Amino acid sequence: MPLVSIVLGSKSDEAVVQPTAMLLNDLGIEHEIVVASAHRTPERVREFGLTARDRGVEVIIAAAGGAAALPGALASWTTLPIIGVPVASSELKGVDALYAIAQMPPGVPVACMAIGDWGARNAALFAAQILGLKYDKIREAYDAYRKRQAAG
Ligand code: RP5
Repeated sequence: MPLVSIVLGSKSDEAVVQPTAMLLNDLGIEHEIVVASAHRTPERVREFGLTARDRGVEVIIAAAGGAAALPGALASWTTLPIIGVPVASSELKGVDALYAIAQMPPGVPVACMAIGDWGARNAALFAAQILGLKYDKIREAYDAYRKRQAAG
């Protein structure tokens, strides 16, 4: 049963979240990858958002490019924490997605990571921090990751 769901605005975003999936694997966090577009398949976004918690998902990572409405649209259907990753798939190189995700109006928040690879990696680590509040094994795996990082 996946604890983390990585939702992509398009199959074309998949390469960006490979580091996310790898880090989640390293930290022993079960996850899935789903494609659901806020503007092309809004019904799929709705269905996903309404059912995610009942399927056991506890954190959602949403990666999208362009005028990335996906993280906010998901947040309209669920109160699970949403971590947004802006993807540099447009002429604006992800700045459009960064603004769209970071500038959510008050009341329906989403977390916003950095554009592209940095954000993709930090999304996995941020998910681990959230899940570590509840799961000792994940906290220990994340603490060990940070210690290895500090050791260089
Ligand atoms: C967004 O538009 C997706 O998240 C993707 O980053 C971008 C381009 O999508 P495709 O046209 O490649 O499907 O919706």
